[in-house]
Amino acid sequence: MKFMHNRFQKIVVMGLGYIGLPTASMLATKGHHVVGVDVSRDIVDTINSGNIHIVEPDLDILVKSAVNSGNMQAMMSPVEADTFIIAVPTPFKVTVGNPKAPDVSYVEAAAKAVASVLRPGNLVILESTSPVGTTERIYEIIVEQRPELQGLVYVAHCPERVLPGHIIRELVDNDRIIGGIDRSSAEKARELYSTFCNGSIYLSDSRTAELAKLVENSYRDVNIAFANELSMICDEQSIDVWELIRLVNKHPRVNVLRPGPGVGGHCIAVDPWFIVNAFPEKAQLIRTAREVNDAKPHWVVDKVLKAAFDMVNPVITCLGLSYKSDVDDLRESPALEIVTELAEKSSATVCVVEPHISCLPDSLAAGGVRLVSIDEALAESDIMVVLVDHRDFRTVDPEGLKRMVVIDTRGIWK
Ligand code: SAJ
Repeated sequence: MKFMHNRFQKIVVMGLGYIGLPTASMLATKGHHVVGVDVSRDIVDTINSGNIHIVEPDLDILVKSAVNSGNMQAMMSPVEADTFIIAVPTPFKVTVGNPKAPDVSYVEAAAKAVASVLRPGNLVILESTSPVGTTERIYEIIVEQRPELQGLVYVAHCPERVLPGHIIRELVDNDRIIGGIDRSSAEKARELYSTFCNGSIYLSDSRTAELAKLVENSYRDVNIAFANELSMICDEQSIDVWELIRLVNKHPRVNVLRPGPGVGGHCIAVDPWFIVNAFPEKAQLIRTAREVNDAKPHWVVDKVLKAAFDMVNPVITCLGLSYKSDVDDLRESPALEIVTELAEKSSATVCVVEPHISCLPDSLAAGGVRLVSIDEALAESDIMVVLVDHRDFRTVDPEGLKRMVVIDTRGIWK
């Protein structure tokens, strides 16, 4: 009986977004009793009815099974439990003079809410990508609010590492880093993750774990910036960047990533700034990579405007609006930025094909942008701009593209 008690815990997951919801439902399907907490009444109701509010392959099946088993329910505030997982957003703070400073207010608010129901021996885990020192700050918040819990609660950081579009598989298969405010916190968190994680679990301190997560995403950002810079150099020389990359990657120690219209999503376009913000003098390369990737959408817009310059009332169609292939997520999407800028700067008719959304964001609709099907786009467009490499676009018959100008930022029709 003791074993059963230790293995299956009562767990509260704070935040039911792209990380919290998959984690909560995974834990529930492994036998834990999970309460998912979100500030949105709509999200809570949707989940309690066994449905989901985000697009992610197989998440619907997992949530339905978690809710139907009776092991998971959603609520608007935390209840007493053994373990609390914080998976809330860490966006930028709106500040004059430093627009890229991290906003940890959602994490702090979640920590305060959790502190009010904590008991001695409880474990609090931060999953949100956070600036160095945030996990220690959570412990401070708990002790400020509940001084009697000093030295009696465990606090650890276990940064999420899952790739949107493959979250369910990666949640189980990826290796994890767990950094505790002390060794026993890290060890206690490992007990929980080992109930659903097949990957290796590496223990460290909380500050190293926080920086490790930021470094992973910065590493990818720097490498994508390299590819994006190459694409602009090649364009000036009329060299096919895709051919170039294919060839250089034949070298045994070279692996150039893929250029695109810019870097989006709530992770890679955001997290490197947390390092730059904390180390403004030292983080030169990380800052430059961010600037290169942030400049790429404007370069694409210029290219499209140049192509449209001589045309009379052209129809410009952008393929894709999400930040990457086969997801519906528009956060920090370079495609969204490009379409917005085109609608503002060009007198052309601007259309979008985006199979993962049913209506355009209000800002685009108000700007006269039209959401069309791929068949309408092939029939009506003068300029076709590939912004996202969705599966549906890869199978377009090249014959249908012959009469139009094609600007393919993703190289899908090579
Ligand atoms: N991109 C390129 N070229 C490439 C690869 C990506 O232009 O060769 C672009 C994508 O189109 C997209 C952006 O970069 O706009 C980011 O996409 P991604 O697929 O590289 O990564 P994310 O943001 O979906 O997820 C990342 C992952 N981090 C790393 O791969 C190091 C994931 O493992 C993290 O869990 C996630 O960030 C997160 O939540 O932090």
